[in-house]
Amino acid sequence: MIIKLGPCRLELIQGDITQQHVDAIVNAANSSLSGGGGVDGAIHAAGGPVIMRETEEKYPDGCPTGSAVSTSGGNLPAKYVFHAVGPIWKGGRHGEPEKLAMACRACLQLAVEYGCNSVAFPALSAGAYGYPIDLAAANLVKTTMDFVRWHQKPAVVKFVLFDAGAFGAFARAVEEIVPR
Ligand code: AR6
Repeated sequence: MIIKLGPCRLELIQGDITQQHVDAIVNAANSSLSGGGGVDGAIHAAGGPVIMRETEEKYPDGCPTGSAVSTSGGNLPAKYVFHAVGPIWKGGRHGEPEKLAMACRACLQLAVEYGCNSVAFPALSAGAYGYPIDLAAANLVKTTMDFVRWHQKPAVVKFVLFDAGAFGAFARAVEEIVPR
C-alpha cells in the first residue's frame, strides 16, 4: 500500500525489517539498549556484533523512553539503525501515546539529520511492550504523516509489518486518515 504525501510517500508492507534496502531501519529497543527478542533480536542477529559494540561505546547510559539514538547498520542492507525506545503499555493513561509519538518523531528527525531518503519502521511498542496494535498503528501513522507534511522529508517512510494482523491494523489507520 502506497500513500502519496506531496513529494514524499508512505508505504505499508508485510515483511522482515532486517531485509529492507533503505537508508535506515528503526529498532524497537529497550532503554538500556541491551538487546532482546522481537525486532531487536532480529536486527542484532542480522547486523552482527558491531551494532552492540557501538551502542555500548556511544550510549553507555542507554536511551530514555520516547527518544532514539543511531548506530551504523553493520551487516544489514541499511546504512543506519535508529534505536527507538517506545513505551510499555500500562493501560494508556501513563503518557504512552505521547511517548510513542516522541519516539517516532525522534527517528524521523534522525533520518532528516543523517540525510536519509528512506527509513523503515516496525510496529514500535506493539509486541513485547503490549501496546494495542490498532492504537499503535493510528499513533505512528498520524505522527509520521504530520511530520512528513511539515518537513517534506524523508522521501520514503515504510512501515514493515511482520504479520497480516499488524498490516491490517496499519492499513485501517491509513484509511481513517486518508479515506479512499
Ligand atoms: N521485522 C518486522 N517486524 C518484526 C520483526 C521483524 N524482523 N520481528 C518482530 N516484529 P517487539 P516492542 C514485530 O516486541 O513491543 C525487545 O525484547 C512484532 O511482531 O520487537 O517495542 C526489546 O529489547 C511486533 O508487531 O518490540 C525490548 O525490550 C513489533 O515488531 C522490547 O522487546 C514490535 O515488537 C520492545 O518491545
